[in-house]
Amino acid sequence: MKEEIMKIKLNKNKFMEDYIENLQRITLKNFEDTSDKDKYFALCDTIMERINQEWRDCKNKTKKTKKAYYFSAEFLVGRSLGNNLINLGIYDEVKELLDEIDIDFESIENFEDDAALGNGGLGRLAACFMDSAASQKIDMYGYGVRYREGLFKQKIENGFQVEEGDHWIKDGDGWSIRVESDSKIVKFRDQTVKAVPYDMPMLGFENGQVNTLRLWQSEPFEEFDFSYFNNFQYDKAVEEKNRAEDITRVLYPNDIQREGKVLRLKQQYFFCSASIQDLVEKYKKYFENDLQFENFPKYHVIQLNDTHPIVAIPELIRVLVDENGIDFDRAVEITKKTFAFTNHTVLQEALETWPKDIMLEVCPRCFDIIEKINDKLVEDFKAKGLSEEAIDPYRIIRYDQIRMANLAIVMSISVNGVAKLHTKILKDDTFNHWYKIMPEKFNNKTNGITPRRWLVYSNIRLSNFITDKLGSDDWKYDLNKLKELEKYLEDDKVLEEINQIKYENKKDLARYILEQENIVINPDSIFDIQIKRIHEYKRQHLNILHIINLYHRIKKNPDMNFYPTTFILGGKAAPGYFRAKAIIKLANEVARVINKDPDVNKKLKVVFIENYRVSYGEKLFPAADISEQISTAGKEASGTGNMKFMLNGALTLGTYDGANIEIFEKAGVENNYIFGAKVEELNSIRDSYSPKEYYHKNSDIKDAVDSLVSGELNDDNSYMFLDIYNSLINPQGGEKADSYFLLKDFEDYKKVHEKINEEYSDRKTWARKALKNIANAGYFSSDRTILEYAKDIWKI
Ligand code: NTF
Repeated sequence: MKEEIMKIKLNKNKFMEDYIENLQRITLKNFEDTSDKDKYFALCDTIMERINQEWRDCKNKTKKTKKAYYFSAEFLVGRSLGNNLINLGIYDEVKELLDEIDIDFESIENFEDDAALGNGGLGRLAACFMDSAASQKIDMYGYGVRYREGLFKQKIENGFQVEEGDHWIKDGDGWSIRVESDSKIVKFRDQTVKAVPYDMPMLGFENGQVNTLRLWQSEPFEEFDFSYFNNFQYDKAVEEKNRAEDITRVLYPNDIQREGKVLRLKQQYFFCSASIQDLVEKYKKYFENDLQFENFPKYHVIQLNDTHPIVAIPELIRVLVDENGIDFDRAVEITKKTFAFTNHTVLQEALETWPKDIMLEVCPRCFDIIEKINDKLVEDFKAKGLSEEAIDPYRIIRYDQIRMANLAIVMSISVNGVAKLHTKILKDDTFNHWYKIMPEKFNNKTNGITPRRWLVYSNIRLSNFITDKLGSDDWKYDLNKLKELEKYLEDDKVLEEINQIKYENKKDLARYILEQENIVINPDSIFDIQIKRIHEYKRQHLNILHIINLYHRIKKNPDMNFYPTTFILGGKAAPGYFRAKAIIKLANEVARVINKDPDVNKKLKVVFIENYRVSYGEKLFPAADISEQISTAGKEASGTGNMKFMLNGALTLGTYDGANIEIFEKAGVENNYIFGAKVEELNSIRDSYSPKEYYHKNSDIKDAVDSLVSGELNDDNSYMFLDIYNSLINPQGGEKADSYFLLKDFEDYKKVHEKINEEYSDRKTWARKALKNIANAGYFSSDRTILEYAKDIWKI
């Protein structure tokens, strides 16, 4: 393995020469007159030049081999500069070189806007997979959308979330190449546009492999409609241009919740159609000798990242039938061997269904094709003697709604969930009817994260420590090697080092939070962090209710034994999700009240991070003592933040949910903090559950819940806190009270916090637990995940 690895040899003089030359060329200025932003973009150029040769070689080498294609509406890449330098193996050298000419790497790094082309876990997973595939020399290309505006920027004003646009490429895009000549025409019922690909290099870790992430941008098919132009109807001409650009103008900002809008389906069809055309065109060009389309699946496997790209299925059939004269049944057979489907949630509100009229409005031919597939499916079931009723759950079209997941399951070679428990729920429950008739399709692929970004790059101290202790950096290629760290579990000096590293990271974070949020926090306190999208099932409000109650108890009993703690929360709410926004307001209000209270603010601090995003996460994960993973059991498909915390030596305070369970399994339950009801228990009490009983029986619960409406906390007449209050104890309009079981789990949550607070003072034992977690995080490398996809599903 190691012999294959070849670092890009850095010719320092040449690099420096090129860099200065690029800087002056792109600015038309002398070095001393250029800005930091110029310096950032010139650095991108210089690195892109270095990559170019290898990138082309990789493209050429793999023209005629089997590849996997990862179709995803989201790739949450974040920043690329630091990560690319790490993967090229020239991070330290370049930093030093810049230093020699008085350029501070960190300050120019800040000129890179996050590429926030995703909402949360699903999009970030796609980005981790890109890194891991390249690092494992797996030929996997990504296909997606080049949104002009990424996920909104979150401002907190008076405690409320306010959304601002995220025009991330307004100053340029240092990491893409526009490949005009590979443009495609995409036809909608009412509009024809040009899809222009922007290719981003995806670098393997020190191995010379460069894969491609191809993101499509929508542009007018003809720049101006000259007939309008010549008739002096300029606005009409511009209108058409805008209408084309609208398609990829902005990322829809809801994770989980589907968005049933025409424009959303247009985005999906847009990138799927362009991508499918790209693949078929290249197949015809490079596989002359093998041109029966029956061989298409021999060279292509398309992994569908959730329901969003499923329209690629009818689109492939359309292209085969309408544009290549293949008979319909043959096209279906070919297509069936090409796709694989990943499900990322069991929450009903995320499973996409498209109304027939919307699909007819966007891509009518796809509707025809889906209808034919559905008819055939129903016919087959009838032939087997199934009743209409028994067939219903399988129908792809029902009541004029197209159920995309059903289409994907019928038409795929594989259906997978993203953690053991999640896959079990898919088999036993969500897709049980399918599992019963095609069990062989179902499989689990527990998620992972890339250790390059989430440790090597973001936590240099820990990374160096590991290399030092293991005597080599082989662990960066094979994260299972971390297991060898267990030989230090009883080594006091090493345990002390672990604590010291965490402490330094906490000091860094404290400095950063002071700068960004203007809040002073104490690095000697416990850092307890919950960062993720805001959603009721993730139960940030359980965390906050507990903080309120803790605050009250400390106030009442100032001498109570309590290790100072800083609670840090961060995350965005979908702009239309009122209750999630209420939770943000609540977090900020609780922070305001507690942080200004001199009776407690030496012991207790609360911070709500503004605009949590990938690049902020890179500072938060390394500094956490406690990782809050407190979703209602059965609801979080996997979670991936939990893995980032673990790898950085935080202990998990979590429920038996998603990949938490596997984290507990690997690192040992005794080295983490588990609480709350398991999914079986919740299923058995679902109908009889009465949150009011918990509220009346437990004075701490009552105390916390009542504070939502007592006047102690001010929601500025938004009625947001009343809404949260009602959601917990008053059933309303068909919605059950406390459907996420906060009150049921509260007491247990409180107890486990008490345990943490007590055990933290035994610093040596704590460090040992942290080391246990780090040493067993190897399994959660996305290298492992992607190798499993390649071996079990893609056969490459
Ligand atoms: C998310 N799903 C899940 O909610 C997370 O638990 C999981 O870690 C990630 O996917 C990645 O697998 C979604 O965002 C979606 F869209 F499916 F709801």
